[in-house]
Amino acid sequence: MGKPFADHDSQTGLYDEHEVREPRKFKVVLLNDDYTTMDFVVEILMHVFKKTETEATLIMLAVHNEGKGVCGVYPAEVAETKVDTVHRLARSAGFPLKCSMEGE
Ligand code: TYC
Repeated sequence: MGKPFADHDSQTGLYDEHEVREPRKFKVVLLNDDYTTMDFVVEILMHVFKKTETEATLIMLAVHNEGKGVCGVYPAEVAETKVDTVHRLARSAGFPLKCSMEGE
């Protein structure tokens, strides 16, 4: 049987650099459209992305004015789940709101 932690150095107690790096992070980006209400976008930012009402309003206005904006930065699985949640909530409310993820 091999050593349980092949790259663990028992002399120094350290791991190789590649083992201690943080997982890749992804930006979750909200896209503007002409139909989703501003109030709904603020609700999404507060409930899905845990923003305060003030932060949510500023991000929503930035997306409205600039076409897209970053809602947060998360590990891949968390980012994927947030994109899916936004799309599910938007579809069930009848809005075309779009969200995507971008590698950092
Ligand atoms: N542009 C929308 C409106 O005027 C508001 C909006 C903001 C929609 C941000 C989507 O991601 C968005 N009602």
